[in-house]
Amino acid sequence: MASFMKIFVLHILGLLLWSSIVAAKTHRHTHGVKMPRNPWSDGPEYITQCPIQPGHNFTQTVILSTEEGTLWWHAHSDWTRNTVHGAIVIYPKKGTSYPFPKPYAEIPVILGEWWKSQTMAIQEEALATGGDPNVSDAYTINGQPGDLYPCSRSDTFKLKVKQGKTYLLRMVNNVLQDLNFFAIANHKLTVVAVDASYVKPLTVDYITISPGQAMDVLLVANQQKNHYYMAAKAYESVFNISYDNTTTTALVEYIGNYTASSPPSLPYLPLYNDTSASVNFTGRLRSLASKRYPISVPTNITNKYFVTVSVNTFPCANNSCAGPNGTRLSASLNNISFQNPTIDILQAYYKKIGHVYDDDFPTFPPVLFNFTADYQYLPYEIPEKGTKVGVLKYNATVEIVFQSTNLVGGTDHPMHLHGYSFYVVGWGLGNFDPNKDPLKYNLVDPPLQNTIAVPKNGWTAIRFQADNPGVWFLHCHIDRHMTWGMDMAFIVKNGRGPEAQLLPPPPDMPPC
Ligand SMILES: [Cu+2]
Repeated sequence: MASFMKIFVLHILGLLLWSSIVAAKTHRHTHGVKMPRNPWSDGPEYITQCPIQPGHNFTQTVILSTEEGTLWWHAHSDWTRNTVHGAIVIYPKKGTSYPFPKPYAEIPVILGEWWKSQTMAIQEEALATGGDPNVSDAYTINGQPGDLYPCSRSDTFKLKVKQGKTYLLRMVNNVLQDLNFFAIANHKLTVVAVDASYVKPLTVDYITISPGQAMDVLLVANQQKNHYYMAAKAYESVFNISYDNTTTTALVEYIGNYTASSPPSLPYLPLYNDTSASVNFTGRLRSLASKRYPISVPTNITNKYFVTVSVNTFPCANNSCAGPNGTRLSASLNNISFQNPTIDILQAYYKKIGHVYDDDFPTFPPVLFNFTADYQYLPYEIPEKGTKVGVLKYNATVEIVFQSTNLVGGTDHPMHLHGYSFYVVGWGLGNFDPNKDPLKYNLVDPPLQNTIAVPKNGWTAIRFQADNPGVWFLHCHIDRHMTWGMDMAFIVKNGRGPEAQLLPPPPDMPPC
């Protein structure tokens, strides 16, 4: 793999970031870059490094291997993700080209979420009260909320297109708290890659894109010369929760002389809680699985995990917290609500420092119940606190079935694994059936992703081969869930031979 690697280096200045955010610390994560053998530059705080303090810097070495398409980078300290972030575009290797006709132009389209106050203040308030965070005031497309909000009409992002040409939209979803539906009025979208891995072209009227996902989408400018809205809004499946119900827009403007409709037409977007609309899109993605783009889905599984994904509550003295019935909101994987250690797990593992984490992340939930029933037994809401990792041998073949539960409030959970892409081999609504459901797995052309939304009250099965030694974070990419503890990490041990060894730490790792 090494000979294909491209390496680039990013200097991260804590000082620069400090001027724009409330947090006195940060670090950044190259989302989806597998970073072979180099978790030191992966970024998540207390997993692979300590936060970069203001005024300090840290040089990250980004190693690209099999990625091709769009990925992105973002701050990965608390909710600072909506401050500094951006797209990473990985072109085909020299002498090769896309598995689709070369587009006329390529444009990043980055979805974001915006609050009138500082995001870190929103997080601090939510953690202080124990309740849900305040909903955002806007979603954004390339940094602007668009025409439907009172503030940014003149700055609305405009994509000028030539009639007859094809454009590649390099989409990234950096929204913090919801999944999103996105569409362009009168135009079809053809998805050609997800998370920097090509898929069979899928032509649709709208896409569902979850926090953490990147998608390459072709837009053919084949309509009458006019102005058309592109628009995104929340897909929020929690029952009875307040959410940001606004719609962000940008414009597709055909070049030429004509009188544009005023206002431009808006695209149809599914209802905010339409789970079928979401899974109907997500469940149709398929890898190319061709001679030129082969797949290698593990079939003999050495490590099986069945992981419940839950929102939880902790009791609060005098029922004085702002969560349901005066509780404090929490979240867990297999009933373990992840607690940040005092130093990063990678350092503790590498230097053999004890009492930082436990290596017994459970492969199964502590109790089996009807995970997706409407009414849940209240004591099951309370998780256990822990800093637990799963330990994998080098080249272990791993299957994880995520089971989303209806505790507290069932919803979709975009699960993101660092250090790897994984095959999404199956999904379904309701409870996973270990006898029947694996028979229906797609081992022929499953999509290769680094983030997959586990549907509300449903399950998703993923597989990957643990061929990248290090410490790798696995978490829900909805930031409030991540902060509440919907996280774990894998330690992937070294294998035999120099190519299977964790690299040594760089000299400028930030101290804790
Ligand atoms: Cu979640």
